[in-house]
Amino acid sequence: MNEEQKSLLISSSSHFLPPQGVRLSYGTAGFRADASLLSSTVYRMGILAALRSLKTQAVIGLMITASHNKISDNGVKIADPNGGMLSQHWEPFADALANAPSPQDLVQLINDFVKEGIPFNGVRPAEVILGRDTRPSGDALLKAAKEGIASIVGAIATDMGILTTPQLHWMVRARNMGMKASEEDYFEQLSSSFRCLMDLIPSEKSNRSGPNDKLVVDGANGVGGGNLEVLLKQLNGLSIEIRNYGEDGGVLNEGVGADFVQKEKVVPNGFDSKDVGIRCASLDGDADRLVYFSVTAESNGKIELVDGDKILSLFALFIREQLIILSEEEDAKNSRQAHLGVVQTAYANGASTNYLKQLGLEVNFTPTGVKYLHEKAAEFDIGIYFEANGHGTILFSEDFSGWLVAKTKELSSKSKGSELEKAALRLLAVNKLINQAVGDALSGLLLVEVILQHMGWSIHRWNELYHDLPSRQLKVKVADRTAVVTANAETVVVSPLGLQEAINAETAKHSQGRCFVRPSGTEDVVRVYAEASTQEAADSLANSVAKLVDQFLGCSS
Ligand code: G16
Repeated sequence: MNEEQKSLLISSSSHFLPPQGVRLSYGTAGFRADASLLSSTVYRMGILAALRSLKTQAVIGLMITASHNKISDNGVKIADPNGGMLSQHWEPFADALANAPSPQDLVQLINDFVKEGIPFNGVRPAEVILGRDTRPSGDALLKAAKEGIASIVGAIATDMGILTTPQLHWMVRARNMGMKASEEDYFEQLSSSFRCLMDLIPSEKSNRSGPNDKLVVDGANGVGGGNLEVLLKQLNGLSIEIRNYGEDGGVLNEGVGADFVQKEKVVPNGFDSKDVGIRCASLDGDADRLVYFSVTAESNGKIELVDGDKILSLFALFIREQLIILSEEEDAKNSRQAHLGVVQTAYANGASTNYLKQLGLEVNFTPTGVKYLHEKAAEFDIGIYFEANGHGTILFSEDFSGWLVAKTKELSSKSKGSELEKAALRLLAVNKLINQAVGDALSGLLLVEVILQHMGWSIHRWNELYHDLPSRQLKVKVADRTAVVTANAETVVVSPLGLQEAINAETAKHSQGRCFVRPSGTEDVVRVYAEASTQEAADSLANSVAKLVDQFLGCSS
């Protein structure tokens, strides 16, 4: 690093001193904290993003969002050249950068790091594209990120404005693949592939009508509602009403949104008994999560939740159906047995895992966090991953995508209009529709809608695929959540000693009991998940284990 670069970093970083007495770490989805603590961290992530761009000689993304967290929080995460999460190898550097106490320490750290192979005089300058969600703190933090990027000589920052998180990830991937990558291009890709799938719906099932066809979407008072509206203008065949845009005084993620609906299992604000029986969906604040629900006739705001596990099951059924058609091609030497795999976390309802296994699918488990699920799903020809909270997507390997393109071309001349050709075209359209970079509520919603029409299913028929085991999730505030260390995809606590044995003893008291605890990577809490044969038992198991967590770790003040 030359002297000009060092002095630019020293002078610029002196405007962004880190908060005293706070240690931040790159968690499940980047840094998250109260927004007032974040300007130095976001500035420093601007630097990191520019360095990552120099290292990879590709466009990098920087998103300012705290997704499902409360409105006063914010966060920052980096998207790698393929549109996925920042390489985990760089997370320790991100932690070190965020916590360097002075500008001098910061420059020293960067100097040491770049010696290990960051090409300051590479072929192309650093290039970072930025986006933010609708949080009021987003604008100032975005400026801090730009300052960070500008403190690397020659780096280019392009502000894409207010976006959903998946849009930013999609744009990074598209830019690096040499594809058109504007917001309009994103909408165009989603709408054209959706239309293609709609055209392939078996004729006896198209043109359904009736009350079941209307979908009502809760936009979490975030960025997703408005974007869905833009998308809808380019689509036919969907009747969607959007509520909780965030423009009518509603607060982001407060009593609304996918996280609230999935955890509390009650109707979000803006929904009531008039909606009984209607198909409803909730996005989260930055539209990277999606769950469905229907309001039940009970008067206490209860819902039937159709969570990420059920979305995964629906997608798996549809993909499997197309693969079976393709594998039945008469000319065996032309057919290809695609390797389909699914990925879940410990939060997946046990009933969903059983169901997927009964379908003959290979089910894999990873720790919580899209970065882990995505990596595992990428090992398959087609990998479907979903967290129960509604975050997930379907990945198609490059090799399989190439085969699919060639296959559809071959079939369009050899057997146009055949079931075989339709199955190949459907898979190709799913590949285009569903976000290949990260879980995306908007593309996921369009795929759910078209599959329900393809199957001729109502939300109730879909929900009947299997019956969830009753479950409960709780948060426990403790003095130091990092004291909880887990293993085996977060199903076993290895520290503090004795906690796992105590959890086992509680779990054994409940029929079909299953329970685990883990530190959240996005909120300052320990999460408790419990499952059992009845709701009372699941509640009681979760409450007992929450007390154990409190005993072992002590309540924070
Ligand atoms: C993020 C991650 C998800 C994770 C969730 C909760 O979601 O992307 O993979 O499930 O946080 O994580 P934790 O339990 O560690 O707090 P989002 O929608 O907030 O970006």
